[in-house]
Amino acid sequence: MTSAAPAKDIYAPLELLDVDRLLDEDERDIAATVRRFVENRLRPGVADWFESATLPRELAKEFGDLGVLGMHLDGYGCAGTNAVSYGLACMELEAGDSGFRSFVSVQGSLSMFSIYRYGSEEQKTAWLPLLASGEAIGCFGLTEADFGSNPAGMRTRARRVGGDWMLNGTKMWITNGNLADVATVWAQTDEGIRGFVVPTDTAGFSANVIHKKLSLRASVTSELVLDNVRLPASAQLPHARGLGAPLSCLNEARFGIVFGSLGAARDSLETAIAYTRQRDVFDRPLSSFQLTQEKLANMTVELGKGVLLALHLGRIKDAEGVRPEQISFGKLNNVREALAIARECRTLLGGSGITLEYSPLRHANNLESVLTYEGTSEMHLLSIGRALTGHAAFR
Ligand code: TGC
Ligand code: FAD
Repeated sequence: MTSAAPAKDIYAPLELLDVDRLLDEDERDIAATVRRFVENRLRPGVADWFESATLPRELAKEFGDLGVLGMHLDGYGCAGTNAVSYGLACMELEAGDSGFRSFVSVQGSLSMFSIYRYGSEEQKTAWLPLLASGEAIGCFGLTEADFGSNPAGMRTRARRVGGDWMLNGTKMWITNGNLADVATVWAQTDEGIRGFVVPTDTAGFSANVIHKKLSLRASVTSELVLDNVRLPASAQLPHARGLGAPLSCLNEARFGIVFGSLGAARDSLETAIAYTRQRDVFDRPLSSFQLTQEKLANMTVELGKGVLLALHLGRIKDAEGVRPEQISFGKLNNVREALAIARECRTLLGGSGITLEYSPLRHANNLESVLTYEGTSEMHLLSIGRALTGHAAFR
């Protein structure tokens, strides 16, 4: 029997549970590298980017150099890490801001994965190395204004015109839409839903930035308009048939969110702990009051449980693949708890908590989007409900 690690005076929330001992050396190194990048390169700019609602385009290349774009894919310039490492990278990025994790999720798990899993060799060699290095940016157009939770009803249509395809329709809420060089667009055809690789300089393609967002401000969100976009037959993703294809891409991105959301929670909690230790109220540190400690302890327990859940799902994914309802379990719980943690941390900061000087309210605002995108919490409840009862209650 080995003895426990020596006790410390003060623990960081995840240190308390010794979560690191569940990771191997490579996983710890990847997390530490991404954390350093977030601290040195992203954290200094994030409040200004959030306030001005921008995400500098040059970050794409820097994410590419860091090796996080499509990092869990093999070949074509991708790092080929395991799923847990990808999850940990998402957690570190989202500790900076959900906008950074969103960029990486959409690029790696939606744009790149759709081409990697369903594309022709020609499509893969043309796009994946450029997307992995960040020289090109991708987006993923599934949602429409009237068909978000129910993408099966999409109205975007692809028709055959001679040997070509003609696409018409509008996609809504598309991350990276105005930054993208290539869009994966899902459309109805006479043979069912199909996917298309659309270079964004194709005539008839345009993107409009969605302004006045209160959430995910350090991220570009757009409407995509496809007005008689004519594409060669080779633009179709040859192996994607039916709604299951885009939904399988969502599994990849949702997995990243299972981990990522906890980064926002961890950063909020660490910020709140530091603040309450130096803030005096009624002549002593705010951290010394029982009500404060109850909040901090409850949040630490939920954060720790969330990380154990994420790692459990990551290990299953690396071993044999994780089922959609298991990902729903993780996304539902971890985003819900992360949002609750970020909000509770904001209360501990009092008035200071409403400015961009501190991260919790920025994280909470971002997590409102994370709760909605990649399947709303209601969709994930229904997915778990279906797995438990056999009844699909979506419609
Ligand atoms: P349903 O009949 O259940 O399924 C249709 C076909 O798809 C298969 N399938 C899946 N395959 C892989 N993974 C999954 N998670 C799957 N879920 C279903 C299913 O087996 C079936 O295959 P087949 O061969 O029998 O045809 O479809 P439904 O129309 O009843 O819908 C089910 C529902 C509601 C769960 C689905 O539509 C859904 O997930 N809705 C939510 C939509 C959503 O999440 N959209 C996200 C858009 S992308 C985004 O938000 C990016 S955010 C940016 C960022 O990440 O930062
Ligand atoms: P709706 O589907 O209209 O839902 C409204 C409410 O009704 C929700 O609470 C929902 O849970 C509930 N509801 C719906 N159906 C049912 C039901 N059957 N039973 C009970 N309740 C129900 N999409 C992309 O394709 N690509 C992207 O890159 C992308 N990026 C995004 C970025 C941001 C910042 C945001 C906010 C969204 C993004 N989305 C993207 C879209 C996102 O996936 C959708 O917003 C989401 O799927 C919900 O769709 P909706 O907004 O149409 O809401």
